[in-house]
Amino acid sequence: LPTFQLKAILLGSDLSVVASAEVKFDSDLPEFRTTGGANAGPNKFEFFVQPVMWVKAMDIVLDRLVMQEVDLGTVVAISGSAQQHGSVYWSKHGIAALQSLDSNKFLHAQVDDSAFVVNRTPIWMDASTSKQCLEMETAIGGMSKMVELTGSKCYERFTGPQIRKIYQQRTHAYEDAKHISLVSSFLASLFLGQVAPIDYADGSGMNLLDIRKKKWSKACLNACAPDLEERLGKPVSGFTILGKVSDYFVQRFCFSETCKVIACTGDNPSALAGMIVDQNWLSVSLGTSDTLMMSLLEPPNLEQGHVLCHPTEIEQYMGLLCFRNGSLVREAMNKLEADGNWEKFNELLDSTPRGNFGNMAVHFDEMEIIPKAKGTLRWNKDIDINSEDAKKGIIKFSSPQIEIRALIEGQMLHHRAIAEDMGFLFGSESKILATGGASVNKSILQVIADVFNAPVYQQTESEAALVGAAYRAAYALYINNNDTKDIKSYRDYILSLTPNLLNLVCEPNKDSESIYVPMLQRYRDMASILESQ
Ligand code: ADP
Ligand code: XUL
Repeated sequence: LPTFQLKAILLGSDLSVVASAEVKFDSDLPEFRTTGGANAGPNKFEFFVQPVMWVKAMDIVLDRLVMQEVDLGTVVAISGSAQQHGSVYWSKHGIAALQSLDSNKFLHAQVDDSAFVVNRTPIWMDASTSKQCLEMETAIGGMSKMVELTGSKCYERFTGPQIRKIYQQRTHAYEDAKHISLVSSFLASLFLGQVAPIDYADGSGMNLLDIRKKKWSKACLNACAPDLEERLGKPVSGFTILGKVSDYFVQRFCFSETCKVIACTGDNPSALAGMIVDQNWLSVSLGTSDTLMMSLLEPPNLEQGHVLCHPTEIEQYMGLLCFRNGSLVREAMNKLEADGNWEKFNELLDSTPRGNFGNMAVHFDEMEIIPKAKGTLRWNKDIDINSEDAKKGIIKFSSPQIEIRALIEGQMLHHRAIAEDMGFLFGSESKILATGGASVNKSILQVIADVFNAPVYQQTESEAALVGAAYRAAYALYINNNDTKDIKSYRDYILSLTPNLLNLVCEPNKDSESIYVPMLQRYRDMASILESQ
């Protein structure tokens, strides 16, 4: 259940996809008037969804599977992946409705508007809670305390600040909310026929969970809203079998009455689960923004970025970094220097040597998230941090070739520097998994291989979050049915059933480390100048 659609896939016991169906919110459910699956709110930075839209989508997606003559009676376990941070506020009536569903009626006719005390429910795109962020951080003793406890400073879209806003602005609704779900635990609740618990990984996107103790932090709860713990329930591991699918689904869609529901999680943790990578891997998603994901043995206390409880390695953590200046900056450069033609762009990029004759650029067209810096800086080989020209750099490089290479190398040096700050250790075993729109571009991937001095792979399966949900369901059943002493790890178990779907696409050149390690320090110097301006 990401932002724009609800999609279901059915996997066979060899974990290959047997059937799938989807519901696109904008086009299949036009009555909710969403754009990209979301509604803009009345005030600046507000975004919401009517939760009934998601319920209706569930009716349709299962109907669509049945119309393809998929036998849902063969399903042994269900889990899900959902957009992170959104919250759902159940009414007393809603919980009762969920527990007594009539299989002759549509789900949305029973879990309707009256099931929720907030009908315009905030989602991750909402950024209207700056005030609540500040209040929560202040109440617990500052931003670094928040980072230390919950893995992230307070972010506007995170659920704690969002809950606090509801509590402050709609106090009666908050008081009437019997239970608060994340979108992922809401999805599990529908299948379960009762309110499902929140899992540790998605719970880490709330500014409420102590990620080391895997318990709600009393200090954060107190800073958020009164009597919150009873509304959230106890968080659980993502491999928890929550119970059997509700009778409603057995009678209406012919699910087996023994079919198990496994805790659902957020889309980013679920994507990490779907990539079946270990801690040597850095996942680099080149989308509208560039996103990095990694496994970490210890949580770093990095002021920006997110550390979540790991979705599949219970003792580990997951690092998540988002960079605003990704594809849009590459696209603008492509337009300016290569007539918007990616082939031409690549020819120019490939025609310059690694290291770009000492020319480097940092392009933060929009205010970057880490570091918090905006602007462009170009240095040629003669400029360094001690030069008179260090701050203003040079206006333009001498050719489109040099401009293009300086942009791509600069972006990847930036990503590598921040990944290192977060605690990713680059070494001989390091590997990169590239995903997202720009990962089709082999010339860009070659720069990544060189800058990170690591081979770059691609996954043939493009919907990592979705398959990740199914893999987690399979593994949860496996650990439940087997003796603990000879249990395989998540990754070993999944790879024993399905071939590894990763393809090697680029390898680093031999001279990469000697070229890019010194450039990494130069990048840091350049970024620190932009940060201080
Ligand atoms: P989103 O983050 O919205 O899911 P995608 O992962 O679909 O985005 O990536 C979209 C981006 O991919 C576009 O902004 C576009 O600039 C970029 N892109 C598409 N094809 C190429 C290419 N051949 N080379 C570089 N970038 C590309
Ligand atoms: C992550 C985030 C988004 C949502 C929606 O922090 O806000 O990626 O999970 O997909």
